[in-house]
Amino acid sequence: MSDYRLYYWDLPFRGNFIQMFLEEVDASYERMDASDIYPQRSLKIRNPGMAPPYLYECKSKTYFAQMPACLMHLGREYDCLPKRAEAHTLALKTILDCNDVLMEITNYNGSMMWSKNAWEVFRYSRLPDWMKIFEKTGRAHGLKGGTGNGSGFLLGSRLSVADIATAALFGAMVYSFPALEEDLSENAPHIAGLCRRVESRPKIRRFLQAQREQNGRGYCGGQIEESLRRMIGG
Ligand SMILES: N[C@@H](CCC(=O)N[C@@H](CS)C(=O)NCC(=O)O)C(=O)O
Repeated sequence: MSDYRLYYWDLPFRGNFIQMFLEEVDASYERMDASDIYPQRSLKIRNPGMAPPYLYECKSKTYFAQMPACLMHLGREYDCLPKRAEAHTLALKTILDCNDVLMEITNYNGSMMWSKNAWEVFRYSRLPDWMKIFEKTGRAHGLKGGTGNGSGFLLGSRLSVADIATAALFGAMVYSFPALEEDLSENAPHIAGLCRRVESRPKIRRFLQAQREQNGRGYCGGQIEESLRRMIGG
């Protein structure tokens, strides 16, 4: 029996935050399609949640929804949370920041398609500010640039859930939309290096390679991804 089941679609978006973590810690898990729960069973499971991703923990027979909650739960189970109180809270804050960026880049989960004006405000004002927030956090905790991809982690001297979340956010964003790579390297060069280092950790690299071979540059799917591609081009 596997340790976990992850219910999501074959897309990186919110699912990769959890799946990259499960890969990194070598947890055994099964990928299930989101439609196995969502929407019909969403209210029937223990600890119901509104929308995917859902994580099922086999040993406790428990479902968890809300990506940040799933990641914090796994972080505690696998000792991948910072120990100091401030950094521990910043790990949660980082994951919540990531989720806000996902919400913003999809124009509130696709509730409206992007207009050129609104997109430009997001891309040239909000998104650079978000990138600078991550950059400043990393630099304050010892993230280094220098040759190659730099060194260090977002919140201290060892890998934590915050690094996985940061790479799941910006790594997927620039892979799916290569034009945004320059935005990241200009506004958050240390974060760009961190994402490359996290993405090249052996288990994560193997997972991403397989996912990208299978799904190409797919991001969040649906009409909102088409709208994003019309704005960014490609
Ligand atoms: N805050 C939730 C958001 C979940 C969410 O919006 N999931 C998207 C896919 S990534 C979805 O299926 N939305 C459809 C809905 O809300 O009904 C989380 O972080 O897990």
